[in-house]
Amino acid sequence: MPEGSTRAACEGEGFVGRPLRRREDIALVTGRGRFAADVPPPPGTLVARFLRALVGPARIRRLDVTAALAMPGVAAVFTAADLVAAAQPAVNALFADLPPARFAPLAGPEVPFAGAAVAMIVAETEAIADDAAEAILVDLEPLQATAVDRAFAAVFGAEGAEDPAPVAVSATIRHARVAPMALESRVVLAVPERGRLRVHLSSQTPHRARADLAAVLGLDPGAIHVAGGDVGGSFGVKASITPEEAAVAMAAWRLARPVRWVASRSEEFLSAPRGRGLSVFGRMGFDTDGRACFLSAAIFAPLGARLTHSAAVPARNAARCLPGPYAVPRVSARVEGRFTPEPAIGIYRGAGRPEAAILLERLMDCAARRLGLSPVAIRRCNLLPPNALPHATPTGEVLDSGDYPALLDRALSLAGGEWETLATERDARRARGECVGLGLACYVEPCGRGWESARVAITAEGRIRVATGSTAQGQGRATAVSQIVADAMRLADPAEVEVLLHDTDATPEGIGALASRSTGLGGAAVLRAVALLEESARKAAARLLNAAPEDVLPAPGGFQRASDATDRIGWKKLGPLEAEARHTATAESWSAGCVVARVAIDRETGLVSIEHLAWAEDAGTIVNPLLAEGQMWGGLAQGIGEVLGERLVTDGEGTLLSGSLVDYALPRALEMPMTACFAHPTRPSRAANTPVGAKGIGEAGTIGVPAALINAIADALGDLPEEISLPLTPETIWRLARERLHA
Ligand code: SMO
Repeated sequence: MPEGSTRAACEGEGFVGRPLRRREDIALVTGRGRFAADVPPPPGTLVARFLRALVGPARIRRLDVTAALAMPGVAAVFTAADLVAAAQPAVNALFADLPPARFAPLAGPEVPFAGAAVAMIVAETEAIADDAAEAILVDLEPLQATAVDRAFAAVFGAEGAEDPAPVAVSATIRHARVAPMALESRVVLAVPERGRLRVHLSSQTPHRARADLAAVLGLDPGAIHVAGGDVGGSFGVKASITPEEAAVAMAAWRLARPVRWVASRSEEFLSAPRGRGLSVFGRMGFDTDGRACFLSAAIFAPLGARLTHSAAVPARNAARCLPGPYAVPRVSARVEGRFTPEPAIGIYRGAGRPEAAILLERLMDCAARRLGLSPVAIRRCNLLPPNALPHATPTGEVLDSGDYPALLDRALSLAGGEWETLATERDARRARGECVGLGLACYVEPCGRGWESARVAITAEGRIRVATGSTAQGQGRATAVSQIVADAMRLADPAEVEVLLHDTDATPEGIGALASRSTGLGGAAVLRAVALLEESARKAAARLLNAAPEDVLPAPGGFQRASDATDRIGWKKLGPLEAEARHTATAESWSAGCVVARVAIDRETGLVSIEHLAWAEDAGTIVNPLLAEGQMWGGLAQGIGEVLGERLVTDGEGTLLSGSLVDYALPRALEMPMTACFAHPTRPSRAANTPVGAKGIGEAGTIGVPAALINAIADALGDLPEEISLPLTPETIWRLARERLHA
C-alpha cells in the first residue's frame, strides 16, 4: 500500500482535532454494516426487475407484456403508461427558466437512450422475474438523435473580457463521461405499512428523496419514511432519486406489497446518473512579466435525457470557480447546458470544480512556457496574497480566507524543495534517458452553502442522543459529530454520544451529505442545538442542586454549584430534555490547496506511474485528521481515475461499450501514487460560515490532483496539445510520446 502522512492541525484540549478511530468501522469490517440490501425483506416481499431498451433513442413500436403477466408468480408488469409521475421532482433552480426534470419512472413511447427501462416486472422470485422479462415482446424503432434542447445558458463575470494582451494562451479540455462508482449500487426496499411507505434507500439525501418520492407518488411527504442505514458511497450519484427507485416505490404502493430492487453493476453502468462530460474552452491573457489580465471561458455541459436535482451545478461551479486562487481583473465565463440522449449527467465528486482547476492550471503552465517563467514563478506572481482576502471575484463569489502562497510553499517543501531543485533532479534523470515530469496545481474549493439541522436529546434513561439531517455516505460523519458534541458538552468520551443519521423519521429535516458541507454546516447545527439544550439543562440542574440558575456553572460532564465545585450533577441525570436547531450559512467557505506531482512515463507502453504526490490542503479546522486523510485518499483515487483511465464509451448507436468493470478502467491499487504526503497548515483558515471552523475536504482530491497530474504528464512529454481529451490513456500517451520525443 502507498504510504500517506498527515500532520494534524489545531489539536486542542478537546476531541476536535484528534485522530480518533472511526466508530463506524468495527461493524463495517466485521460484516455487521446495515446497508439497504441487508435489511431483511418482510415475508411476501416481491422482487422488481427492469426490462431495458437495447437501442436508443428509439420509439416503442410494440411492447407486449401479456405472456409475462400470465406467468405464475408474476404479480404485475408495468409499462410507462401505468406509472406516470404525479409531479416532477424539484430541480435546483440555479439558472432562470430551468425546464422541468423530464422525470419518467419508465420510458415510453419514446425511449431516450439505450439502457432506459421500458418495463418493470414485479414477481415472487428473481428467477420468475427473469423468465418473465424474457417473455416480453418489445419492438423498438431506432430514432436519429435529433437536435438537443438547451436547458440553460448564462454568463458569469463581464461579457467581452478579452483585451489585447502581450501574450495570450488557449486550452480546451474535453472531460469524459464517467461512472461515479459507489461500491454499493442503488438499492430500494419499499414497504407499505399502516398507510405509509417505508423506503430503505441508498441515498446521500434522505429528506430530498422523501420529498421527491412524495411528489412522484402524489403523496404527502409525511406518508413516506426514508429509513436509516449505512451508505456505501454516493459521490453525487445518489443525491436525487432515479426513475427506477421511483418505479419500485410506486409498485409497492400500488400493489400494497413490499417490493425490492438491487441494481446490478451493469444497471449502474447503463442507467445511473453519470459524472463530468463537460467541454471547457479557455483563453487567458498575460502581460510580459507574467501577470494575468483576462480570462475568457466557455463551458458546455451535457445533461442527459433528464435533469437531476443538481443538474446545473457542474457547469455553474466550473464557471464561478474561475479564476481560482488568482487575481485576474477581467473574467467572463459562458455556460450552456443541453439535454442529450443518454442517462442523466449530474454532480460527481468535485462537480465543476475540477473542470475549472484543470483549465486554469493548463493555462498557467502554457503561459509560463511562453514567457520563459517557471510554473512556480507565474503562480507566485498571480496568487492572491492573504491580505487580499476576503476577495470578491469577477465571477461574483467571495473567497473568504486562506493563505494561497503559503500552501504553494508548503507543497513544494513536501515535494522536496524549491522548484529549481526538483527540476534539476528531473533533468538529471532525463539525461539518463528517463521520461519524467513535474506538475503543479493550485486550486480553491467552495463549500458549505445552505443550512443543516440537528436535534440533541437527553433521554429519560440518561442517554445522549444526537440526530442530524446532515447525513453520511461513508465518511465517518457519526465519529466527527460525536467529537464535536463531546467537546461542546464537556464529556469525558465521545462514545457517550449516540448519533442518528439517514432516517427521515428519526432526524430533523436536512439536506444531506454532499457539496463538502456536512461537517461544517451539520456540525454547526449540532453546536446550536447543544447551546439550546445547555440552557434548559442548566435550569434542570439548578432545580436538582437546589440552587438559583445563576448559581449554576458548566462543569466537566455537566454542571456544578458556583460556590461549591464538588456539588455537581451530570447531564445524564437531567433528562428527558431535547433541543433542535438549524444553522443557515450566510456565506460559503473556500478551501484551498496546492499539489506537486512527479510522474514517470514508460515510453514503450504509455503507462504513467505517479512517483510522488505532495499535497498541502487548507480545509479550515480539521475535526478529525484520520477522517480528513481518508477523504484525501478517496478523492485522489477518483481524481487519478479521471485523468488516466475512466471513460464511458458508447458506439455510434448509443450502445455502451464500457459497461462492466472489465472494460471501464477504474483505478486500481497499482495506479495509486508510490508515496503521498499531505499537510494541513499549522494555522488553518477557519471557515467563517460555521462556528466549527471546518471547510470542506471531501472533493479536494478530484480538484487539485488531476490538474497537477496533467501538468506533470505535459512536462514529461515536452508539452500537450492545446486541445486534450480525458482520460490520457496509455494509448494517447504512447502516441504523444512517439510524436514529441521522437522515440
Ligand atoms: S458531487 Mo457531491 O456528492 O456534492
